[in-house]
Amino acid sequence: MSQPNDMSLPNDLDALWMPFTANRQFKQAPRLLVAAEGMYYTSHDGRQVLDGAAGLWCVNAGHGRRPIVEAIRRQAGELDYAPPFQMGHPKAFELASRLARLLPGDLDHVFFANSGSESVDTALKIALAYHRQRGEAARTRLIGRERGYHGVGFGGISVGGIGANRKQFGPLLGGVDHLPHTHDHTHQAFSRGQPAAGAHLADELEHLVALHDASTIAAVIVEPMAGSTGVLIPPVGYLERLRELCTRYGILLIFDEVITGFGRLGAGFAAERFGVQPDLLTMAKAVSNGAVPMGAVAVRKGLFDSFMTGPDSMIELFHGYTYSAHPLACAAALATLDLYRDEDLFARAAGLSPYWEDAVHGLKGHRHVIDLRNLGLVAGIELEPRPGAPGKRGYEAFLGCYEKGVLIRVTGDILALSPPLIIQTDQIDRLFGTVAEVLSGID
Ligand code: PXG
Ligand code: PLP
Repeated sequence: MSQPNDMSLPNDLDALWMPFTANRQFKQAPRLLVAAEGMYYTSHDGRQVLDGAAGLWCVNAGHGRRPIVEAIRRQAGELDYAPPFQMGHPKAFELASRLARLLPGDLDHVFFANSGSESVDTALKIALAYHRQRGEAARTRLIGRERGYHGVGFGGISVGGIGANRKQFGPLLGGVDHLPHTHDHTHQAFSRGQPAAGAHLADELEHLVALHDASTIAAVIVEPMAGSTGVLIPPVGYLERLRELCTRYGILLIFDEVITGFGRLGAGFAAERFGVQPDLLTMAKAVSNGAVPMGAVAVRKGLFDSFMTGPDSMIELFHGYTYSAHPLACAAALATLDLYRDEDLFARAAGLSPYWEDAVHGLKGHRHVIDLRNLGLVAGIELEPRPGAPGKRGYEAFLGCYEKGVLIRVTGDILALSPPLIIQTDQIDRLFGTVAEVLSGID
């Protein structure tokens, strides 16, 4: 790896405390990205790097798209900021309407935040407030799932199911419980698309209801497909079963679609892809193609309406962010939605997914590979951990790919691939070809 000695690198890396990063290791051999266009990043040492991760699951329309760049530029010159409390600006309303039309079923009201983490906290708070204002104030329990990732706010790590993200931070929210995750090597390894086995795991919610009583449970939050913890695909029938049980017990179902939204699975949203309607849906990332931070929570009509009672002069929800529906984010998101529509990118992802699936499963039998998973334009490649050194092999694979000009994401020993939806088949070949070559070359 080349050392940072050219002009495009800041000359002191010390002050920045980098997120989710081994700071000291990184700073010994930094990897900086200095430009991006289409499917490629430019690295600080001047190389073109194929983006196999859509940045971090967010650049679904590809990098540097002119209509988005121009929309942001125009907006910055026209209206830089407008306060969102007791005030508004036109694009906030326009974007909410656009999203409501795009979202499945009656998810037709939208609350804006600035990230997935804020969207999750917002959704959990709305769920609690909903029950309370309907006279069911005892419904305070939140149910997440093992291996779930819901961002890094206290709400999100409490319902989240990643030990490492929780253990440094004390007791977290009280009154939280977790469903088991849905991944099972014995019965699911090398499934193409949704695994056939595992729907019964949703029935674990019955056990939590028996334990806590339904009258204390406010909401269940799950990622329809778990992304961060290594691409865990929902078994056939699992989400349907979870929906049925939530309905039966009066529990709100929240889909965290921060990764699965905006075409990643070959449909606008996973809710649409699986035909399962949540009561609340969180989104972020690709809503603005990653160009300006934005997050949002969509809620069903009935849920919203239940807040619109009491005197007109009353604030119905004591929640919001300085940057809720920031004008630059709204402009970026509107231009992004235009691109998704005009280039039919969600259908494009669906159309490419059989080719993608074959490419993923072409790695079967390859050195170190113990499972392959795919859905839409997502792949999970699980490696056998090196004895006594879990995560090392995955990290070396990530570095090896980067050195060969391909950016992938790694979590432990699982490689996750999720390219921009504009990827071409020869680029898919290069992605998997590079992974194969790198796996052959590491211990
Ligand atoms: N929910 C889900 C399902 C996510 O995937 C968040 C919430 C939080 O979003 P923000 O914008 O606050 O980061 C996410 C974010 C990875 C990785 O390695 C994935 C995410 C974030 C960081 C790393 O796969 N997803
Ligand atoms: N696809 C996307 C991404 C959209 O944002 C919209 C509308 O907002 C549509 C499709 C539907 O387009 P139209 O409302 O023009 O039928």
